[in-house]
Amino acid sequence: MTTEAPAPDPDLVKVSTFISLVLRHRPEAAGLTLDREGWTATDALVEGARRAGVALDRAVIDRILAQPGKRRFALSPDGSRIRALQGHSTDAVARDLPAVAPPEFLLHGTVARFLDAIRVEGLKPGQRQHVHLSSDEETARAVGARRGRPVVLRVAAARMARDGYVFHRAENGVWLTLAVPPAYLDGFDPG
Ligand code: HQG
Repeated sequence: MTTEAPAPDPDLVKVSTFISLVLRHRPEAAGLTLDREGWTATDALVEGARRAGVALDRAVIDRILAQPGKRRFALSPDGSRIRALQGHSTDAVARDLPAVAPPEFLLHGTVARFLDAIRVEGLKPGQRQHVHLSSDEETARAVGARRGRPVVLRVAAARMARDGYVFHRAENGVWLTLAVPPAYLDGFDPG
């Protein structure tokens, strides 16, 4: 018996990546439409995935939702609908998340090659609707490490909020804001 969390199942990661694609970015890839809050019918997702050649059923969805790590998706209480909680780029979705007062500082994980641009422009959402921030360093490092050696930037979030910038927190703990001007950033030292 071990207390360590099990590693994510690689087959489930593949299906989960497909679900991320359709529930965040390209619902049309599975013939789906999403409402403003990101919801779509769970049965439609299952059917659409099958048409796209991805083996998906309710049991697989339940196993993905039970995977360790970040909770990317959620089912409605009766299970009939499913959505991604954050990370959308599709214009169909505009979640009505409440404004939340952020902690003094939030963190953003990135890589050194973006720093010159970030110093000048601040953090921009890129293809997504929001800049993604986290309250813990481990998460920020993991986000940056997707692209190389991670660099963690510190965002003066409470100061931003005092200056009128709005923050949201998705149900899985990811902090969201539209952009972070350079004046609120520090921690540019890689390493
Ligand atoms: C960078 C994953 C140049 C930014 C993660 C990032 C996260 C700039 C990249 C979620 C810039 C955008 C989001 C500027 C920002 N000039 N580069 N002015 N401003 N950047 O993937 O934050 O696994 O859209 O640093 O865990 O990396 O998919 O954002 O490197 O929560 O659930 O431009 O995606 O979640 O990349 O990641 P992304 P992100 P999932």
